[in-house]
Amino acid sequence: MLQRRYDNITQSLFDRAQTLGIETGLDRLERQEPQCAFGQLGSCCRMCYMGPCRIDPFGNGSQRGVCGATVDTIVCRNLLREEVGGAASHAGHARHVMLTFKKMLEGRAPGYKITDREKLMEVARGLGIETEGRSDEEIALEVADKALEDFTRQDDGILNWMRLRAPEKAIKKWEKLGILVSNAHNEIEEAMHRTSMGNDADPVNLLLGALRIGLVDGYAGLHIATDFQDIMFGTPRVRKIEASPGVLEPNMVNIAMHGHNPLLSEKILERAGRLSDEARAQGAEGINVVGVCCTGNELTMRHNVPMAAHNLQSELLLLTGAVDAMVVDVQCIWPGSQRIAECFHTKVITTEPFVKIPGATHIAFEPEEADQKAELIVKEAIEAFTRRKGRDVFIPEGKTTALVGFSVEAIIDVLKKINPEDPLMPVIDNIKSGNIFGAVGFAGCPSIKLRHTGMTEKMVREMLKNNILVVTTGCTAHICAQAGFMNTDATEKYCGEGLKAVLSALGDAAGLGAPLPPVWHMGSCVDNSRIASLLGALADRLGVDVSDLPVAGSAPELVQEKAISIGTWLLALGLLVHIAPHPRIMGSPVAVKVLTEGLRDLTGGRAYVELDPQKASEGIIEHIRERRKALGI
Ligand code: NFS
Ligand code: SF4
Repeated sequence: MLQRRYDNITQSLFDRAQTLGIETGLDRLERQEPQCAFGQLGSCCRMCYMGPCRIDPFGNGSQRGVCGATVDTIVCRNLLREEVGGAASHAGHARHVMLTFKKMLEGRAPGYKITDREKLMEVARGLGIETEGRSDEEIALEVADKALEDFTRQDDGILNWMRLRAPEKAIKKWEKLGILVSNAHNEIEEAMHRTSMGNDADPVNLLLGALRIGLVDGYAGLHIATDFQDIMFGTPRVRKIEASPGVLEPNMVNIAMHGHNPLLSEKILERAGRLSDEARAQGAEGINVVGVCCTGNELTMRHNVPMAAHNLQSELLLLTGAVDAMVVDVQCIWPGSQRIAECFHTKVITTEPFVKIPGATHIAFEPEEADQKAELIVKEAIEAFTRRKGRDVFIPEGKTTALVGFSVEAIIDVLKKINPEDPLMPVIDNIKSGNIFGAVGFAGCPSIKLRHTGMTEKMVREMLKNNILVVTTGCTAHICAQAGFMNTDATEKYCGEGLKAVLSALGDAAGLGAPLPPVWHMGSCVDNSRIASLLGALADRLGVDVSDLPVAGSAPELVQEKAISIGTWLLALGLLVHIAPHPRIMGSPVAVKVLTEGLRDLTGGRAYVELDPQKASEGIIEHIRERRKALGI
């Protein structure tokens, strides 16, 4: 019997699985429990074949691996490897987008174009590229080459994108620590090298290595991805959308886009628009593209595509029997999805040659033939619909509305309406007065282990009550949209008086005729770059370091290695980073001490592990209070 109970919509899908006798992640989780304690503490090593070795941090049994490695060495090596997994994912994503951009300029990827010229010029000027008297293509090519250099250079220069996007004060801080990075691939290689058997055994040195990988993740991964995506597909603007699995339409061809890279999802959306007559000819009322996980965030921020599901709901969405095709590219795709799809008419379509799932349809999606491939995929979905026609579907009722698209540019545009010369000033004034007590970025995933506790929702409500503005990305954004935190009613319902007043004034300035929502959707996980840019701009305007700001980050339901590498980047920037469940560092006294205390003196950052939502909120609020005090406000 399943132990955990989730929010109504998620639960209704789990219940349906039970009724139909279909296995889900929850069955598998509960069969896995109790999960291995060594694994959870990070104290198991498989780096060589004299092992695997495992060390009980409570002092029972051997305290060293066969080679003599201590638990601190083992835990810190494992942590660094987790981060490499995250940073490789983000760097791979960024490189893929950047190389497609370059192909487009060379005429080899005709399905793509420059959409946001203004952003291109902003990036070019920031990189020190001459823009006067040159064509857009020439400028763009140089921008692409600068990004390519961050994956190829062999000198000691620092990442171009770090110079472009990191605050000056932060770069100085990292220089002192000797952790400036110059080439994403070299760093990933070195991290794998130093963690293999018989290399770096110094836990503190390994943790400094972890900070380096955090910087790779932030600048060569997230920032490069966001910048090129904005240039190619447009910088998001505020717009109103719908969220929850209820956005599926019983009589339409439903295509669920799942994964991360807008190179694919943008083209599918475009082709779906063109093929709606074909769908009608097959008896459908049209084609309904909906978004899952991060690629869903990308689509909703730029094109109002409804947000259907976060990661925990990704396989559950198929239990509706209403999804005709789930089209995926990279990252966070549960292999179990295919097993559920097989119980229905649903097609899971993989598109990336290095991401295949047994039983799924594979259509390799190359940027050179983006239009043709996208058309082929949409036609597969229409064909699947013809096999569904007439069968019952189960679409959970209840949709929420949300305002999304809070890019830094969109936020500044609103603020300019209040103070055109100094747009950040109104924010700063309100922080000083305490109307905005602070801000917290909620990012990351939904954990099947914690989702039933409503961890994220409870923490968000606590923040808003205490006049703390919330910004969010990734699957946490899906959770917040489904919880109804992103519409104008939420401001009245959840915010303290100060925050309510600020959001009302901003809503008026934006011409909304209603307050802005209290939780701002800033994008996908790679768009944590946007949060960092906003913090950087605020810190610069105040003449302080990012670590001095009354802000914090939280990954309240950590799942992915990617969240670990993003979190480490934020630690390097100097933020308090709250994490739940326990990261796999608890087996190492050194890792715990350095990450939760020692780091404060090095970067200003601090990891904060707390699984109780009330206590975690109090800890974050206390941190914000301390930061305000130090700033004298
Ligand atoms: Ni982020 Fe996005 Fe979701 Fe978690 Fe996965 S989709 S990259 S890792 S699960 S938030
Ligand atoms: Fe054991 Fe050392 Fe080999 Fe790890 S590297 S498995 S601790 S012998």
